[in-house]
Amino acid sequence: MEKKRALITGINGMDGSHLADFLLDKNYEIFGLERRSSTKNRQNTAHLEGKINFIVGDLTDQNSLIRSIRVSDPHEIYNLAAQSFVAESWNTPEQTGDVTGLGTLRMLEAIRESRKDIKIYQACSSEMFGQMIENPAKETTPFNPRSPYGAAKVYSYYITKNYRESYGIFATNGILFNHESERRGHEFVTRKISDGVARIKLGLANNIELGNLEARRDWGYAPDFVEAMWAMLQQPEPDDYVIATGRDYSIRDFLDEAFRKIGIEDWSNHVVQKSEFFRPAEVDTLCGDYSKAKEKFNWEPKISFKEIVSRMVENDLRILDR
Ligand code: NAP
Ligand code: G4F
Repeated sequence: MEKKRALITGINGMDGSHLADFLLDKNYEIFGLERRSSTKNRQNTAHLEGKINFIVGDLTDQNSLIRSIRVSDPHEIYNLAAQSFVAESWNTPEQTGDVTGLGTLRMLEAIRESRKDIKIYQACSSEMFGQMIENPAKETTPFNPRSPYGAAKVYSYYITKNYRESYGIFATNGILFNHESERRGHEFVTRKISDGVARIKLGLANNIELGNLEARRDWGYAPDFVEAMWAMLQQPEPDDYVIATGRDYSIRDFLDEAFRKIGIEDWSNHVVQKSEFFRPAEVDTLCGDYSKAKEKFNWEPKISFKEIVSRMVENDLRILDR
């Protein structure tokens, strides 16, 4: 039987690498789109070299996307590439809009021009709910983004829906709430904390510099969440789904759990709050209702908040100890 082929953009990111692991297990042939950089950035995909095909391309370059489809001839595209760091989106709002918003349009146009029957998963975000109008948020909750990143994702959501309705493309939006793993980028708060706590334990640092500790997030585990991306493309009809855990915790809760892991109960002397890590506009709470995904394809989160923190701290202790 012919192998299924998947094109994953953002292959070297956290989700891209976990999704590639998952699809390889399902016997897919994987093509991973990466952008050119002066030094290769394959920490998350080093173990995949020789098992997947890397293609050079960029979401800001239309022809490279057309070419990536010609080369990979995919049955499924997972559009995960983005300027994904919310805080950075105030520094580079135009670039964020170009990659995270218009990049989606370019990929949809590349599919339309190919005239092939290609399914696409678009990585949307709970940041689209921003200052939530309904808690927990579900697929019908109005959007209220609070950052250039959130606004760009709202554009990506509507343009994906529009191409589904205009051209009959099997195009789905996954509205994913925060998800983390040992492969999370170091600038995101969870990895900053797990790495910082490991450094403190090993005597390499004394404190962690952070911003707002009161914000609450619905944190799941990335390997659980990539399963939902695939499941969405296996449904009889394209649709949009919220993927979340339904429970939210504060940054303080994350700190409690991470410091407890290294035997520290009172971490107040190890955390310094700095104005540079506060945002011009904050999203106070994010929490999602995943019941549609549960009902349609029986998806549920498997790994708990406590276990995520534990795995991330253990991983950073291992890396730094080396
Ligand atoms: P990530 O680790 O930051 O990965 C993003 C990837 O996009 C990186 O590999 C990056 O490449 C690539 N990229 C950036 N600009 C590009 C461009 N112009 N052309 C091609 N590739 C480009 O993000 P993630 O956490 O895996 O998230 C995956 C997707 O889900 C993103 O779209 C994100 O916005 C969305 N999302 C994430 C979460 C979450 O909690 N993780 C929740 C909801 C939605 P470089 O390595 O070269 O920088
Ligand atoms: O870890 P964060 O940077 O993630 P954020 O902004 O929630 O965005 C992530 O999740 C989104 C889904 O909801 C994705 F779409 C997006 O791509 C990304 O993956 O910040 C989480 C919270 C914020 O409230 C922030 O203000 O942590 C707070 N925080 C406090 N101190 C900090 C810090 N965030 C960072 N990055 N660094 C700090 O020092």
